[in-house]
Amino acid sequence: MHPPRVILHVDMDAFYAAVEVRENPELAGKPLIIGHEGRRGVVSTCSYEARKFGVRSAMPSVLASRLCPDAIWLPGRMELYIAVSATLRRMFDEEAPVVEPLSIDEAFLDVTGLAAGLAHGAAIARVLKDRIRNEQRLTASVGVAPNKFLAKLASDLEKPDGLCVFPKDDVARRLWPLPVERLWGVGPKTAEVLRRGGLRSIGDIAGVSETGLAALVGPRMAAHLAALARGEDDRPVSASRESKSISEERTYADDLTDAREIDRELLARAEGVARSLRRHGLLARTVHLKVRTGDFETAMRSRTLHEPTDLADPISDGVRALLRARIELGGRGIRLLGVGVSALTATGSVPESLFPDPGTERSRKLAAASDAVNDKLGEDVLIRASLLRRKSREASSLPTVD
Ligand code: TTP
Ligand code: MG
Repeated sequence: MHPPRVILHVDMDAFYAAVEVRENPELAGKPLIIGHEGRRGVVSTCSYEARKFGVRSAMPSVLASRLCPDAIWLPGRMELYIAVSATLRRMFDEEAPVVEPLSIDEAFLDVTGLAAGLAHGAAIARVLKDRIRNEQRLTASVGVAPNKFLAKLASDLEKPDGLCVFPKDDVARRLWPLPVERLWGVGPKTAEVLRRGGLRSIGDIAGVSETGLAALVGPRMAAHLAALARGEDDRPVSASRESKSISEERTYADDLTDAREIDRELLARAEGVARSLRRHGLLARTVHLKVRTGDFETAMRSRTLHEPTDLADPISDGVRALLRARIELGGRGIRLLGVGVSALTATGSVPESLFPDPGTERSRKLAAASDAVNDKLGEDVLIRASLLRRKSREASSLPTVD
């Protein structure tokens, strides 16, 4: 079962046009069109002032000129927009644990691990909008909802400069009156098929039996559309491949040779990584091991875990297995050990097991208790007994208790 998620969809307002206005404030408040004015040109986007005249993205420039003869035209500067987009992306990464960029000016943010509910999600959205305004002098519209479909829909409902919270309870009132085209995956063709079947609004789809819907669009599409019309969408927010990783490594003054000591060091690094995951509300699916031997040869190995985790034991088990099976030490000592994780997802976006393993449950409770104490005291006062036993052979930040 999924615990309720908190998803943000951020979409910049009139993005290319807004960047141009920022660069040249004289353009503020005027109808501005980004695109080539010529006979074969099309509109990339336009300011909200130009939209009052009916100008829209992808419209032939000839038509746009006719609708809004007094508009100012600019050809657009892609490199500039890409640079602004990258800056915004870094800001999103700072504010949310999992960020899935969708296009140059929009992204999904999963803040389930940080926010207790949609109201808290809205507070995060407010912080983000303030940062965008203060640091970039641009405005964004943000949708806050329990899934991607509703969040994306919501970001569009109060544009520009909007902040729209869309709880499941609003589905009948705010989703059902909208046309079927607003459903994810419904293009002009499917919309036409649905219309011929008498289904024009999303409410019409919610009201028809799934068998009736399947007769029109086939069983797979019917199941998909019926779920969306109920406001349901299970797609996870998935960060792009090059996205974040968390790691900890340590170099030793004397090479490590003792197997038990190496195990304890791996566990200590795994503890640090796991704590960092929990602090950021993340789960990791891939573990990484980095080993540098006394003769300065460095090896890196990775493996995928059976299920995503934020606990030290599975991470430590994973890297120990990598060390045993995939690293050839050949009698050499270890100068550096690093433990890392990647393939991160937000806590809460992964279904919880129906029958949780009692051992895992115990570890989770223990971890939560130790996190609470550590957060309060601001230092690592609680460490496992197996770490306490290790000889302190390097300047460690972990205090040992005898
Ligand atoms: P959008 O987010 O679709 O549009 P927008 O940001 O300009 O306006 P809105 O306030 O409605 O979100 O697209 C982002 C940018 O992508 C847009 O500024 C220009 C570019 N773009 C095109 O070049 N051609 C197109 O057809 C569309 C839709 C967008
Ligand atoms: Mg936009």
